[in-house]
Amino acid sequence: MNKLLTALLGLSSGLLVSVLFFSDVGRQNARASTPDGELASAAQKVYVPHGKKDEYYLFSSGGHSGQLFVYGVPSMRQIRIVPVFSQDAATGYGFDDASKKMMGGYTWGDFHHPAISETAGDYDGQFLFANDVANNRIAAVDLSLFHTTDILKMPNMGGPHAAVFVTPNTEYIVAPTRFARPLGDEYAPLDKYKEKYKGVVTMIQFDRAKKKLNLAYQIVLPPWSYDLSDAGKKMSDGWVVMTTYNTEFATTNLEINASQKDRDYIVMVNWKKLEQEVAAGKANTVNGVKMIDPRDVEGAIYAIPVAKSPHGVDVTPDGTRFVASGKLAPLMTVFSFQKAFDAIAKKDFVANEFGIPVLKYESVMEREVDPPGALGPLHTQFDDRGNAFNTMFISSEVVKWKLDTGEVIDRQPVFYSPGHATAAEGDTAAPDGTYLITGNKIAKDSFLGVGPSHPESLDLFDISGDKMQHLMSVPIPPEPHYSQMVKADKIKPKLIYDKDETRPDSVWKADDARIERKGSEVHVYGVAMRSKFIFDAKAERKDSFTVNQGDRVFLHITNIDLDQDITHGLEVMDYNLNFEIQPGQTSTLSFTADKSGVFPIYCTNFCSALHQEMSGHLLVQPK
Ligand code: CUK
Ligand code: CUA
Repeated sequence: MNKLLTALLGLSSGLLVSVLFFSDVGRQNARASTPDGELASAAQKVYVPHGKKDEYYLFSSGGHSGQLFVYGVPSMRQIRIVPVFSQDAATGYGFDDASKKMMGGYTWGDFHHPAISETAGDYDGQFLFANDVANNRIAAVDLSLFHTTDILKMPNMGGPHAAVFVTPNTEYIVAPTRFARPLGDEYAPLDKYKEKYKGVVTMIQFDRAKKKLNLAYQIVLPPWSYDLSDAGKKMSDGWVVMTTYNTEFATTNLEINASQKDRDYIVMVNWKKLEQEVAAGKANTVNGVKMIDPRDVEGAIYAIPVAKSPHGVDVTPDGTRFVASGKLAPLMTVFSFQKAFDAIAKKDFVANEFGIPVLKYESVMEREVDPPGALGPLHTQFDDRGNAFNTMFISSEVVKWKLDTGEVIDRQPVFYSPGHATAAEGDTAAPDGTYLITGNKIAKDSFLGVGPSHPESLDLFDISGDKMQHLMSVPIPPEPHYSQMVKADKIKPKLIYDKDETRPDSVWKADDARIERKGSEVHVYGVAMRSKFIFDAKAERKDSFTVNQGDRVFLHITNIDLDQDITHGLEVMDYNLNFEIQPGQTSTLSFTADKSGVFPIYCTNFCSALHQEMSGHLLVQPK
């Protein structure tokens, strides 16, 4: 039956959708018939009374919203939206000069996979890294401020979908490409795909003190599609594994043409070897980037056949194995690093594909896990007791199984069509085994209707017992792919900004507020405080200022209320401008005063009982 469905699924995505809906019949009944006692127990487990805090932070990718969603677990209350790749009027992200520059002219991103910085294979809670599949960028979010601190644009890439994950000490943030493209933004017709197009993995380093991302080097690969990836740890530290599809080199109609072969590959790359080569000056420079071909380096790259069109690949917490899930083959495959190392030592290769030695499937594979009727396995997570959890996109369930034996222990319905799941401390060398959350693509009947499109959703499971217990579903804006669930006490949020005395445009005393003119540039060094703006301390009306039509205006505003949560906002009416200044922060907003007239300015963020009085005027004298 599975084989038949697999074959059918290979033919038509329309059919895939119908199978998907068909497979959910009976789910609703399963939920409605849950005994009252179990419902009460679930409700108690998620209730966090006022005054108490959640146990975990959940950082969920916002997909094509370009944002990061922050939840508390187990209450599943959304606490914050952190803008990363998309403009956000609420915080002024993408409006003020610094964030606008960081966004590099883009106004959105497609964020799939967050990764928290790690030290010794454990989340250290300092930073979170994010990928933008659509515009080839990687971002770093400072988890003390919950602000995006840097965005790196990567050349030579075709969508870093298989990003980001970090090596065990955040030596590298690894970003493999999805689409192959000609290097250096060059033109080459699709007929020249095999010769001219390249797959690329970007290796990025992060400077924690400066909070900056740096492109270290790029790895050039065959023009396959790299789908998901993970880093080795402990005995497999130094390796990364990546799933591939389209090893057929299809350039059109991929749903059929990229699903021809029964097997695609898992690619294993030794980044420690490549790092040495790059340090030894062995890399070429292509368009200003150090680029290395691992096929030129002995022992740096191998391929392992895997069931067709795999999606997720996840390394076990102890680093001894990796599990690949096949979208088009209904099974999870467990591979052993030790077996791979042994086969490499024996040079037990079956082929050489595009210059990459291919290991024999049977010599690296440890077992195939094929739960009857479970369809569309996408991603694997782990607990602290040797169990794996797989999301099943098509049969809408989570399957729990024993890593050592492949024995399926439990299956629970998900509402509906889960993509990734995230286990508490799931990517670390020591997961907690407490909670699992699935990021679902289809909410259907879960919530009150909101028109033709439903929200996506998260399902929370208690995984501390033998059986998983479904606790609750919550809606989430589009679109959760992967998330990170981290112990709350690992995150150390700041209450106010560190006073940056080095920033020349900060104004720490209201009396120092001033306006400086340089030709047609007007620099306002102002303060925001409860409950007024002071733009010019010497003026009669300190909260208003006048410029000439056509002037370039720079508002450098410091929030001198050094109390937590006293955030001010500043809008300029009819100029489509708004930004936020958090306690102790200085921010700059610049614009050209091209419209003459009188433009009220007011504080957009409720800050005191006299918030409504916190206002002033921009006067633009006509030419
Ligand atoms: S992908 Cu979305 S469900 Cu982009 Cu990690 Cu698998
Ligand atoms: Cu300041 Cu409202």
